[in-house]
Amino acid sequence: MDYRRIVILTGAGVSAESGVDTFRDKNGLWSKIDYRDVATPEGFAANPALVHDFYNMRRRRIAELEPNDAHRALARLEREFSGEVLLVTQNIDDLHERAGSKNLIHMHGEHRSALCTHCGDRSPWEGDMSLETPCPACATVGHLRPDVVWFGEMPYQMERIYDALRAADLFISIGTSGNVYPAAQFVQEAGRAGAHTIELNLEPSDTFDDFDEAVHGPASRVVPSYVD
Ligand code: BJW
Repeated sequence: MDYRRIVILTGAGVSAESGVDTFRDKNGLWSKIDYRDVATPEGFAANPALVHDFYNMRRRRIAELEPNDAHRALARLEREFSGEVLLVTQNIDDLHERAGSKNLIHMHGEHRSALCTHCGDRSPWEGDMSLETPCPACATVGHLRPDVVWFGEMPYQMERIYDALRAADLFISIGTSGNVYPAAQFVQEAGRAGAHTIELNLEPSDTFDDFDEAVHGPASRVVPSYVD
């Protein structure tokens, strides 16, 4: 590859073939449960037990799943590429790191992390969580929540991401519907800065027109064939 600095954005589609639910597909999570109830600060304030149940269920499910060929191809790219590769994922699962990716930002948080709204601590987390769980750092009870970014909240490490997008010469978007901001604007940001932009997705996303190039098909097939 004739590039020096690559930024890759992944979404739920990269983990779909591992068995992780997507959000907006026909049988996606948001067809089964109202996102306002489980993925907003207001939903958590109204019914914390429902929100904890939702994330406990997903945390247990993801623990049983394995990375697929798309995760593995991206880890291989990072290992073997002579330039810089930054992987920015919207996914809260840990399949990229289990496949071997290291230079990775979880912009929407991680299911294996707990956030204390009292002391601000972010701690590694295994197992279930409830309102009765004490914070591992300050030991207060009633303040622990999943360390994930809900609607209306600021995604993590935005400054580092925008710096990398502005310096990138290649931007690859994989398995994301282009529905959720600010991630949906990354293609424009990288394109304005001169990067070549490519979409790898099952079908054309909502931001398809913004890309220079696109390959459509399942991630486990199109990602390895693009990377290798
Ligand atoms: C396959 C496949 C296979 C299937 N192979 N592909 C305008 C500007 C800025 C903000 C806003 C704005 N308008 C509205 C907003 C606010 C809001 C927003 O975007 N709302 C929209 C719905 C309109 N955004 C926010 O509130 C964000 N915060 C924010 O904006 O802060 C202010 C700010 C401004 C400017 C700069 C910086 C900050 C926060 C958004 C938080 C999103 N949270 C969630 C939940 C996280 C925790 C959890 O997982 O439970 O994140 S919602 C959900 O959507 C989750 C995902 O990460 C995210 C994106 O979904 P994704 O990954 O794209 O999945 P799907 O299901 O939508 O798509 C899957 C795709 O894969 C499909 O295309 C399939 O075809 C494909 N696929 N199988 C390849 N095998």
